[in-house]
Amino acid sequence: MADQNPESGSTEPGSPAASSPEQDAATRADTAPAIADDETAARLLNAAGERVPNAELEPWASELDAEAIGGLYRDMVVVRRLDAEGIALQRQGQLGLWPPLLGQEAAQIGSARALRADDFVFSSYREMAVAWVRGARPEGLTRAWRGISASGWDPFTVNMAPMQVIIGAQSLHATGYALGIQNDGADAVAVAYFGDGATSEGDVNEAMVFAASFQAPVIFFCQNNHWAISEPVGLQAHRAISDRAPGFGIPSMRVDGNDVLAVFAAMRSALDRARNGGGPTFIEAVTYRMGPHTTADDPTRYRDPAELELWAGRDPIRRVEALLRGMGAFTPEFEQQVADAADTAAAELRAVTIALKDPAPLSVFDHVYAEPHTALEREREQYRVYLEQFEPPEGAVQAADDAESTSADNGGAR
Ligand SMILES: Cc1ncc(C[n+]2csc(CCOP(=O)(O)OP(=O)(O)O)c2C)c(N)n1
Repeated sequence: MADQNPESGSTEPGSPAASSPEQDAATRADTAPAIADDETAARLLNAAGERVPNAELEPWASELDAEAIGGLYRDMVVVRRLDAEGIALQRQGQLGLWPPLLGQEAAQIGSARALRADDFVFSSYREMAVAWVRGARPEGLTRAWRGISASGWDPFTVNMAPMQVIIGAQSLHATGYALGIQNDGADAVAVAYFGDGATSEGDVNEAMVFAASFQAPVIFFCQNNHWAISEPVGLQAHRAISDRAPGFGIPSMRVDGNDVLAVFAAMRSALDRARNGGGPTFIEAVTYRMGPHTTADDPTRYRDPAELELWAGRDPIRRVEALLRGMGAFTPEFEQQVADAADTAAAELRAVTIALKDPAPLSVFDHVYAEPHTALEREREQYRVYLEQFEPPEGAVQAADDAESTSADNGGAR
């Protein structure tokens, strides 16, 4: 499906090596159907920021008054700023990698804001905005990308599992969790976030079979950002992605993922169905990844600049700004408050990230198994002897002293 690995940006073993990325892209463009556009996606707000009627979605967005829409706008601006800061931190060597969400703010903020605190999220690696809404604090967004922790947050504090890099695996976790909710007789809902590429994975398809079989209260939320690294969505999906779910017996919706109102409404409607015993729903949010797949990727090698320009005209933030202006709610004070909130969050992200201490090297073995394990102990000892060959790096004593607390933080992930 994809020819690069997000961790290293290197070509994966086994992928064809003879042709250049440019040739590959040209071949794929010939064989793939035209890229699915957003024309058929349901919306409440068009690219010009005008409200458009939609009888199905409208009732689920009725609670969104000017203040609530202003809140969604603020969230989107803040996470866009955090995202830009994440890229800058990676470029400055403070993070190993960063997966930008530029362009996907409405899909993430609209869906996450529709959730209840006791719902549980299972995401992939790109849902920084969802984590932010769930309550992950700034250092939680960067710890794992700095390589010092497997999770940025305690899953049971923010009701969101650690981010998943194995494509689509979290859809099975979400379905299993949803079955647990069902057994408990609770009315919470599990949500699996994944990309268009993930829908070609066995895990996502297996998860849908189970969810439909047992009418599990789970929502499959697919952000179709049009690319699975360098593979265009049209290659794997000759029909809309949302058309797949009905084949499993799961109702689906295809919404404009750059329309925060439509995404919120679609999510609210799916949540209501799940809470009332109606089972799973599949939502395809049609959006676009404006940046690279990760900071290790160069999309200019496989992407037509005209496509980028087309989607720049559908920016999710600009259209809400236009709506708020039309409502008389985009005052200079509001604009300033939002800009200040974004700057404050970004400055905090930078400060806490740079202040994060490296864990003691041997703590990498701490949470591999719940119980001690002789083979692991042997590896740990071998690694300790290996490390002894080197001069301790500057700050190592401090890092070792902090190892206890770092491990405890990670252990908080239970
Ligand atoms: C099981 C598995 N196969 C392959 C990969 C390598 N890989 C990393 S990201 C990616 C593309 C994912 O695309 P998509 O699901 O559309 O999500 P997006 O990154 O666009 O948000 C692939 C194939 C992986 N991480 N896991």
